[in-house]
Amino acid sequence: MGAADVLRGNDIGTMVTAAPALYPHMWSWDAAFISIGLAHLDVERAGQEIRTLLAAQWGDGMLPHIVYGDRGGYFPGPGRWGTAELSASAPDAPLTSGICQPPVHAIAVGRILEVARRGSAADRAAGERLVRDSWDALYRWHAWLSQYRDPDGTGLIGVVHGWESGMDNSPRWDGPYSAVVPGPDLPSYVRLDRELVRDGAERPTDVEYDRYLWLIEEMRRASYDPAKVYETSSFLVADVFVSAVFAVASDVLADLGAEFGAPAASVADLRAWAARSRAAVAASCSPSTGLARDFDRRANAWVDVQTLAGFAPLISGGLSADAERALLDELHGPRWAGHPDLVAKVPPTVSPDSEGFKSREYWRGPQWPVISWLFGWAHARHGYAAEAETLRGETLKLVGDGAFSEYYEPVTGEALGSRKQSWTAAVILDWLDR
Ligand code: 9WN
Repeated sequence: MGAADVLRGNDIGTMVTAAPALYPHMWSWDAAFISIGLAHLDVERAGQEIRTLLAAQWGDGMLPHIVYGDRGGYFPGPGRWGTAELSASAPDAPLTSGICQPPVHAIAVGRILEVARRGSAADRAAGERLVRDSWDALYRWHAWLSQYRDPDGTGLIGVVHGWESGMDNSPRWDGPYSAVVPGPDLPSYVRLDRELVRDGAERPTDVEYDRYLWLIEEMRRASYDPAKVYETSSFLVADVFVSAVFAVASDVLADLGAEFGAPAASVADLRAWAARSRAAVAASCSPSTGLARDFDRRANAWVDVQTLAGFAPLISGGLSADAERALLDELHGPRWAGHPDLVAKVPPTVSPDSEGFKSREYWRGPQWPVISWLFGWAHARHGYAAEAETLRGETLKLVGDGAFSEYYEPVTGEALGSRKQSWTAAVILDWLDR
């Protein structure tokens, strides 16, 4: 009931905001997870959430990372991005940001369909209509990622901003960000997030924010032309986690397409993209640690920083049986989710044994329930039912305080960041109703 109240309370009509105060708009990958939670309350409303996001799709196929509602309250807002004025592809309405986020959307549509098929005839019809209505747009979104973020066909999808990874200030990005040097002409700005999250240790630093804003300046100067952005952004990293999500979401979308009569050539594209990205994620694994690695395309070097993203092959598959087992054991073992200091056996974003571990700081240590859900979903898909069940049970323990926080301090279990975070409530609803 608490989780349902969070989603209903954050619902402003056609969108459930990512959080009531800190994020009062729609975020792309949040919306996908939120729609999964909504499916347990009202399948039609779940479909609406996906439709609202797709209505903001750019002409070239990109799904933007923020769709702005009509309230302000978040920086950077639409004025700072200037997408409608600068880009021919961006919609005039609704206003959006100019970057994207991990492509979890097809996973959400697939899950909504599963939930809908267990419901009434009307639910089932609503779920199937959603697949039919959203398939082409989702195909175009995947095609955009393949064409513009992997123009050389490597299988690894590039991100041009840490925000695109969804894991904004992960230590994975420290190296690539060190080459992002804000110019003296960076327009001034005032952060709003620090008004709402008073403890500075829980949010990215001001130095990080200057870099985030500088990358937006660079994109504005390229008029958000995706080929130009790929060429000119001072941050360009092939992201294993995004690539793994892309692979498995392409599989899901291909399966839905095959069932619902999508063009065979488009289904074949998705299967080829999935196979290529799955192989590339598997091939990125470090010979010494077994963890998958991002590739910094500007520095032309592997990023050898160990974070939760290194377990990306458990999302996309494609490892040998032995390597997969070893990676699974590592994730649930004493360096990660099974670390003896943790209150719940849920993977932290950085291992407490790593030098870079910061127990309160955003993507540098805390546990994120939504990420645990994604690993749990992937475990179940790949036949690791016991491990999926552990993630479910342990995350439910973690969020038992009812705060539905954005993230949690792993050693004490303290709720951090935003409260009433929609995607946290959404994944809990999905986990409670199986
Ligand atoms: C920037 C909304 C979003 C999530 C991201 C998370 C955080 C935004 C911010 O909040 O990012 O996009 O202001 O920090 O890192 O994953 O989608 O919940």
